[in-house]
Amino acid sequence: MTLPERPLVMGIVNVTPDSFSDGGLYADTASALAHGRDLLAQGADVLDVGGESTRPGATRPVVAEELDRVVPVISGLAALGAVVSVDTMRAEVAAAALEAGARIVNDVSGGLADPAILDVVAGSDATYVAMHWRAHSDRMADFATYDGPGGVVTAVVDELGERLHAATAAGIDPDRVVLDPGLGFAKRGEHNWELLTHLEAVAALGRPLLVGASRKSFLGALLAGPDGTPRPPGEREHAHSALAPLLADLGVWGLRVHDVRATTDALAAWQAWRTHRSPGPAPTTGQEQHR
Ligand code: PMM
Repeated sequence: MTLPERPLVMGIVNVTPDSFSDGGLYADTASALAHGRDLLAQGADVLDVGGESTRPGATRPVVAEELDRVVPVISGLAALGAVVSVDTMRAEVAAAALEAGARIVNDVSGGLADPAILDVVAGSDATYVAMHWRAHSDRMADFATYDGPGGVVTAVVDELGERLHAATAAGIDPDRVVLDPGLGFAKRGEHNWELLTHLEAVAALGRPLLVGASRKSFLGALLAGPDGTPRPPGEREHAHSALAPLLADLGVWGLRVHDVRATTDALAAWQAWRTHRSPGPAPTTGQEQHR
């Protein structure tokens, strides 16, 4: 897998009634398709279609419900020529999604929730995103402890390394695997910041990285009002846009985002900055020019 010139922007299409920031907005096929088209027009490189909310405390839909939510949206968006990713932990859903035209399987459990998903991906040529995960959303808060040496960074690197090993043992070419530190999944605010600022340790596993920071609660806490009330999800975008160029500088493969326009704008400014900085003569300051 060759790294893109700038991180790919993966626009989120949550076909769910209960996701934390956009739950219910695109819960039917028609509105999800319209949203996907909007995100493509805003410059999304990939559309990540999911039918199961993973917000803290969420309960799972049954398989048939998840299939009903995602399959028509995936086939509709794939028919438009979009690169579609399916956000699922279930082998059966991954198989149906690939059949419907998805090219990426984004498994937030990294194969832990339903190990058969690894065989499904192995039998395809899809890219596999393995995210760091410890438990389903109704219980994940109980698993947000990282007391070992090296704390959360070492634990995530070790546990993601195991998932990479499981994926390749199932027959998935390592070149097709992307890793994700799983911000917000069995992690408290300080864990997310620790991971974000030490991503090079995760990158040392030798695989490209996907990062999903968009609208997550650690940004809500960062931007909390004077009384400690977290900033609502829809008002966390500026903080996320400020992170995008930093993550781009680290060479991440992709950013999973709600507001595609905000992220592509931030990355356009980052790219222009880099283009104008290099190659070129040694920089001069305004003061020197006027001497
Ligand atoms: N976060 C969510 C869902 N899917 N997939 C990956 N690979 N990485 C993430 O960080 C991630 C994900 C939860 O966010 P949402 O409810 O806004 O979709």
